[in-house]
Amino acid sequence: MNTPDTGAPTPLHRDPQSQSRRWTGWASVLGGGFLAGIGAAFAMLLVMSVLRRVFGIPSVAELIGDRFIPTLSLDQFFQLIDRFGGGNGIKRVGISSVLVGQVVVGTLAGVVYAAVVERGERGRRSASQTSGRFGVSRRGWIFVATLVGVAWILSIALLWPVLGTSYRGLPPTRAAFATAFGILLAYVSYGLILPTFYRLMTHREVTPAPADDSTLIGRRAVLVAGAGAGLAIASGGLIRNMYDRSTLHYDGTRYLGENLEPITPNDEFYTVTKNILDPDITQSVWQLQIRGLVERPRGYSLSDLQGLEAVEQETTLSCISNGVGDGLISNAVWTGVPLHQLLEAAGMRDGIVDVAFQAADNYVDTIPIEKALDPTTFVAWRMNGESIPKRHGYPVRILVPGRFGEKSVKWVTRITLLDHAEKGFYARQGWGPTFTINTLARFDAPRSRSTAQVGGEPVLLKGVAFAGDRGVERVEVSTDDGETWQEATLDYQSSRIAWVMWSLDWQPEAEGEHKLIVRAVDGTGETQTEQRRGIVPDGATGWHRLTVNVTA
Ligand SMILES: Nc1nc2c(c(=O)[nH]1)N[C@H]1C(S)=C(S)[C@@H](COP(=O)(O)O)O[C@H]1N2
Ligand SMILES: [Mo]
Repeated sequence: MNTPDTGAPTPLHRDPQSQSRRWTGWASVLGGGFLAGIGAAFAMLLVMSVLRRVFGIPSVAELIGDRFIPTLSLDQFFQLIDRFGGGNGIKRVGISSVLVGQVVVGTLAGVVYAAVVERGERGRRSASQTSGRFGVSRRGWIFVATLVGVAWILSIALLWPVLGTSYRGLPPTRAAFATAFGILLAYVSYGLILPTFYRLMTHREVTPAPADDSTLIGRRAVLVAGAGAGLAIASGGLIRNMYDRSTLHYDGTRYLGENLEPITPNDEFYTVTKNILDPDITQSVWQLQIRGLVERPRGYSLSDLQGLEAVEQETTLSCISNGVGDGLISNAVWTGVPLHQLLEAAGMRDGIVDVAFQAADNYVDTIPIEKALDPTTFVAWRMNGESIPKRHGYPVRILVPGRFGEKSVKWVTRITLLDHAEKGFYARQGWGPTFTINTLARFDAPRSRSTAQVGGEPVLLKGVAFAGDRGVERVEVSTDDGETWQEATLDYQSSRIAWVMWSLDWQPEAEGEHKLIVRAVDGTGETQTEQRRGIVPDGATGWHRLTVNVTA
C-alpha cells in the first residue's frame, strides 16, 4: 500500500507556473477539507440523533443546555427570555446555536485536517499514492485520533455534572457511562468520515495523474455532495420528527377558565419542563434507586412499586412561575405511597439533612429531610387512575405538597439521602429559596373585563383558591375595590393539600365600573397578602382583580 517516499519533487514544484498552481492546489485542498468537514459534522449529528432517538442518549446540544442554564443568574436568564421570546425561544435558539456551533467546529477541523495531511504529503507524488490504511496517511490518522480524543476528553470534563442523563431512564451511574460512550461514538464517526470524505474528494488515480485532475476532483465532489444531500435529507427527517415530539408544543400549558373541573383531566393538566424532548422511559431499564445515608440501598422496578400497598392522594401542583390569576396550576388524584415508607424500608442512618430527587432528564431537586418525612410527601405512579402520562413524569414522580411544582420531580430515577443541604436545578439559578406556595385565589369566570346590567341576570363569579399545604378556610370577594367583602361559597373542597372551587352570585346594584377582587384565607387563619410581588424569585403574591362594567 505504501509507496516509498523518494523525496522527488512533484511536477507541481517544477512547473514554471508553480506559484499559481500551488495556490489553486491549496484552494482545492482547503475546499476539500471544508466540504469533508461539513459532511463529517452532519454525519456526527446524525449519529447523535439516532443514539438519542433509539437509546435516549442525550445529545451534546441538550447537555450543554443543562450544564449552563442553571449557572446563569436570574437576571441573565430573564434577559435571554426577553431577547428570545420566552422559554421556548431560549430552547430553540439554544439548541440551534449549539448545533450550528458543532458544524462550524467540525468544518474548521476539516480544513485543518486537509492542511495537515497535505503538508505531510508535500514532496510526495500525491496524497493517495503514499497513503496508509484505507488510503489515509499515518499523519492523517494521528491527527484524527488526536482530535477525537481531545474533543472527547474535553467534552466529558465539561459535561461531567450532567452525564447522568438517560432519556430512557437508565439509573444515573449507568446513564453516565452510556452518555460518555455515545459521545465517543459520535466523535469517532466524525473521525472516520472526515478522512473518508476528504479522500473521496481529493483522491487521484494510482496511475499517473491525468493532466487535468480538476475534473476528477469535480467528479468526487459530486459524489460527496450526493452523500451530503443524503445526510441532509436524513437529518432533516429526524429534525422534523423531533420537532413534532418536542415540548415546544406543550411546555407552559395552562388550566383555567369557566369550564374548570375540580380534578384536572390528564391531558389538560398544566405542564412545565426544562427539556426540549422529554424523557420516554423504557420500563425494563428504569429503576427507582434509594441511595446515600441508608442501611440498605436498593432499586425498585415499576412492578416492585406496584406490588406495594398503594394509597390515593389528591394533590394540587402549582409552578413558581404561576403569576397572579394565571393557570400554571392543576389538581389530580395520585396513586402511590408516602415517601417516608420507602425511606424507612431502606433504613435511614443518622445525620440526614436533605433528600435529593434525581431524574432521567438530569433534573434534580432537594427538600429537607423533615419535609421528606411529611406524611403527604408522595411517590406516585398513577394520575387520575391512569399511568402517569409521559409529560407528567412516567413512570414515577415525586409530589411535595406545600412547595412549588419545581420540587415535584418527574421521571425520578434516584432518591439520595444527603448529610448536607444541596440546591436543585432552579435554586442554583437563584429561584427560591423557600419554594413555599403562597396563598392564591383566582377568577375563572368572568376571565376578563366584562359587562353586566343593573337588575339583569346575576353574574356568576367563580374560580379556584389554593394555599399549598395549609388548606383554604374561606374565600372572600369584593365588588367595590376592597371596601366591603363577601364570603364566597366553597363548591368543592376535598383536602388541605388541594385547591378549592368557589363561587358567588353577584347582583350589581349600581351602574359604572366595578373593581372586583378575590382573596383567600388559609387554614392557619391568615388572609392572603395584598402585596404585589412578581414571580421572581420566590413566587408571586397579591390579589387577583377584575373590572366589570355595569350598565343601566
Ligand atoms: N425531571 C423533571 N421534573 C420536573 C421538571 C423538569 O423539568 N424535569 N419541571 C418541574 C417544574 S418547574 C414544575 S412546575 C413541575 C410541573 O409538573 P407538570 O408538568 O406535571 O405539571 O414539574 C417539575 N418537575
Ligand atoms: Mo415550574
